[in-house]
Amino acid sequence: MAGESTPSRRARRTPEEASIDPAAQEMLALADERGIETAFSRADILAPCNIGAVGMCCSLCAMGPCRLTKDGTTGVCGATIDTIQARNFIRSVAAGSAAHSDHGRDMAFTLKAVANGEAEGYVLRDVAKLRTVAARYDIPIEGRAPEEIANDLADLYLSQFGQQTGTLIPVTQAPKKRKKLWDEHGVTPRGVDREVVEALHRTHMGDDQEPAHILHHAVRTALADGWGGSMIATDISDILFGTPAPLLGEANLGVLQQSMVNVVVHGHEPTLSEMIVAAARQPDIIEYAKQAGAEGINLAGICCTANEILMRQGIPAAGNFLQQELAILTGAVEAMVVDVQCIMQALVSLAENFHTKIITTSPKVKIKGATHIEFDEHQAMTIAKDILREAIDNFANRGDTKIPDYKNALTPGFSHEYINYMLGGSYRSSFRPLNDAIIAGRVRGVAAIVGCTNPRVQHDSMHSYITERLLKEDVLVVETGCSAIANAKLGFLTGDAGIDRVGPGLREVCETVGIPPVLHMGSCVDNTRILTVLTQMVDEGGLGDDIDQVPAVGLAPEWMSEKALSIATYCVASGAYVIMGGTNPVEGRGDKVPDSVLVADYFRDGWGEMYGGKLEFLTEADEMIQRTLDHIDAKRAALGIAPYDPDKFGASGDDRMKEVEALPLEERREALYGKV
Ligand code: BF8
Repeated sequence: MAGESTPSRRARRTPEEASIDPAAQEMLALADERGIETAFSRADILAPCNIGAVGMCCSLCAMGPCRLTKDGTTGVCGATIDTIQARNFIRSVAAGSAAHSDHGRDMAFTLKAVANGEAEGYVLRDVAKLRTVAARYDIPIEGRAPEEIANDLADLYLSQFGQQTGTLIPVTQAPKKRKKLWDEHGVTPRGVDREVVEALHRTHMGDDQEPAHILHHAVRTALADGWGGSMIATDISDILFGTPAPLLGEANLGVLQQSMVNVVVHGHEPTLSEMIVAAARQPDIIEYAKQAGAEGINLAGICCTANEILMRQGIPAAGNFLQQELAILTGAVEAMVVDVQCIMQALVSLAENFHTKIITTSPKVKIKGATHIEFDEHQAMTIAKDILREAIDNFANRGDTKIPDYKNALTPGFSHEYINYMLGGSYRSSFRPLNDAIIAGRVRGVAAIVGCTNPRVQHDSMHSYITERLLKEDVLVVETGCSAIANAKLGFLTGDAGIDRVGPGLREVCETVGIPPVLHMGSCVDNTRILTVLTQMVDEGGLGDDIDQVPAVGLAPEWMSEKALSIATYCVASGAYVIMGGTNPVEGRGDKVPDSVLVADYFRDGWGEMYGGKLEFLTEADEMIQRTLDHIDAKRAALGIAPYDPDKFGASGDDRMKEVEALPLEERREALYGKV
């Protein structure tokens, strides 16, 4: 049967070696028992190409592919390894920037349709944010209906994609000094599509061949993502579906329910998933599910769709990227509904072993063998109901099931607006308390731990190990994407992560403000929320006048997607130190031409000099942690603020916190946050 594994002489990892998550381990053991392949077993069987993995292969024209494995060799055209690595890198950045930004474009089309009453089932849920964002861009708001404002904002956003000259409007939100720096270096993004197209043009055979010059445009292409397409996507999602605020959620495969029709929503754009959530709450659909013999419909998310509906609707997350196949292995999923990005083709062949229907919905994404029900925001509710009826009809076909009994509570929804409010209250919403806590040394610094999971790395292990260690060092952690789900499963996102698991100063701050030590800030496009937080910290004062002076580090320890490279690049250009784990796509050093620019060095030294941020690829978690702490301490010293002293703070209120930790979950949540 399709999906069954082929014998291999390569060593296979045990479930415990493949993942630290007990739910994943249970499903991997089941897969082994039944001889069914997963990404984990395929990664064991299929060794990564040792030439391509380190950037020593050029496949841009039909004179190759050229493999530069010997010192001093070049491609047939004469391209050096540095040129090839820079070209491969910028192509990945362009793909990542395109993916995020096209998501933003679709959101803008939906906003336009909603503004004109042409999008069935949608409303403008956060009119306050609509007015704030519109006013920021000089769109008149006084005396105008929300729909009129939304129409103008949608037009403005849509114009950003095809804009040819000038500056992308979200860039105006960056710190003043940073904008000037980008202008001076000529990397201020002009139009989203223009930067992506130019990246592809420059890397066509016979074009840009100076590595630093190619990487210079990689920065502009990535900035068009972070301070362009992604920021647009986040703002519109909040306007249409609500700006996230803390609520109670759950994560891991144990959220699937035996008695319900389980529909897993997987992908990225909230346009579809929000409407499925709304449709699943309609009485006719609930009744239809009951007639099919189920108690109702249970929705769960995978990947960034999970984050989107978790932080706004409290819909549970079934897991992160590497759990998409594992959810189907439970035998309890009637339908997996996918839209765009991070969807494995293997889902279809895997699902042939079960009754699960894979339903593709995006006009941009089809998978051979999947059921395609195309989504169109103009008839969103009708289509969402059709999809759910398809899932309900499939309930009768369910066979044996095995749902792992593992799930953990979490409190997601820390939008930058909410953090601002939470720190300062209704009248004094402000980042002042966070800045003061850093200046005093209660909080040593901030780490953004983000990004994917990758079957070449023990699933979730790097995310959790690094988070655990940094929390003990009084580093506040903010998270997005699959990393947030990894740590949610470990219980770090509940606010009561354990009195012994968090450093004393950070714990004091978290308990005083009522925030978890790890803040879930959303999906991968929402990394822009982190940029906004850093900008607001700079604006608040006391931590320098630009992002590169803030004691903060970004880490993507289990990265795998091209979007991660785009995110890393725009964060570096914004002034951040970024550490990526696992594969280093510019590691290969076959070329010893004396004047060559080694790309990896350029990521650190060249970008370091220009932007104050740098990019490094490291494999050891302990080294990542040490460099994070060294960087944070160096930034503290450069600011002239108190050196970090682990013994200076803590101990206040410990007895009360121990009492709170002993309470049942619901009461504990209320004791920590009040009624959310
Ligand atoms: O955009 S973290 S595996 S799901 S790419 Fe994909 Fe990576 Fe997960 Fe979301 Ni982001």
